[in-house]
Amino acid sequence: MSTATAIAHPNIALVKYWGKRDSDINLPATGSLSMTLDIFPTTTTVTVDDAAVADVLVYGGEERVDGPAERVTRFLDLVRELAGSDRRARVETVNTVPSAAGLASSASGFAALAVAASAAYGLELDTPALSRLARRGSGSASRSVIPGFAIWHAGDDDASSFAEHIDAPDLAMVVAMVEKGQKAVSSREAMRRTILTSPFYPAWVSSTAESLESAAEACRAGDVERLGRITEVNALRMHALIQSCDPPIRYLNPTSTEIFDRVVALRDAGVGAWATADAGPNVVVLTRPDDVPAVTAALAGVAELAVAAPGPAASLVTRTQG
Ligand code: 2P0
Repeated sequence: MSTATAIAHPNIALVKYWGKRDSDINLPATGSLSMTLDIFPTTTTVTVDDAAVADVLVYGGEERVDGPAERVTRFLDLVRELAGSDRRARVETVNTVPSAAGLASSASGFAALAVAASAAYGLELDTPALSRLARRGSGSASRSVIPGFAIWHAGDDDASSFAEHIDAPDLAMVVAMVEKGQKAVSSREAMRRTILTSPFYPAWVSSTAESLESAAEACRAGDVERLGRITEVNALRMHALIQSCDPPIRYLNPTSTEIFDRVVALRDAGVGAWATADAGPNVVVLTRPDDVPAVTAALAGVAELAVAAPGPAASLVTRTQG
């Protein structure tokens, strides 16, 4: 038996990924930019077992046989293909991020699984190859392989669509956990519906490509204000797009809106703070580390808060070959 354990963290996009060009291999319609967090890690152990007849997923202490288990098996099939193996595996994963609440649990989950499974099957993958592999599990997972700020290049094909690190100014995020429950519509389904039904989708694709270019420039120039503005505008454009589906989907709730309003008030008071939100009601505020106390004070009582700094790359914790 060979075993490997890996750890990965969620990431929050400043320029969002919303829509696929190829859903078989998770090629995105546009590139995106994110910060990997230093909180809410996922720890995953993969044990390749000669005697096992089927893959087993243990998630949060329980054996799963439903959708997530099938998704993990499909992912392991990719790893087995690369490794030339037909052995089955046991996957045990512990998530500390509130699952399916728009806090990117699939990003940390598939990043940790990519690192652990490739090691357990004896593959030696470099960082771009690990990012590409994680992408096949969940698009945003390609970015959780990378430390700190990451650009996921849209690419033209499987080989060119991976994330890589980009230097950025010193920043922090305040995560406001508005709701920890399961979201009503998965990102995957909502993206599909957006492409099929929103008349605004082409404008989203072209404007996001422009925003990504500007955001990368702002990172290189250390221009926090510009990066912050792009972040908030891009998030609200994504939510406007999602609300324009038929039937419509709305992830933000009144508490989320209240937080966006408080962030505008903070800026009016001279504090550099910009809000974003993924496919759920939780809101994440981008700010300078020195302004974290002002942001947490402004959001006190509205939602449970967590403060994050740029986090580490997904990494291997242990590996034993048998
Ligand atoms: C992002 N999100 O850039 C965007 C913003 C949510 C809102 O990536 O279908 O779980 O597995 O590739 O990566 C969430 O979508 O979707 C996501 P799949 P994923 O972070």
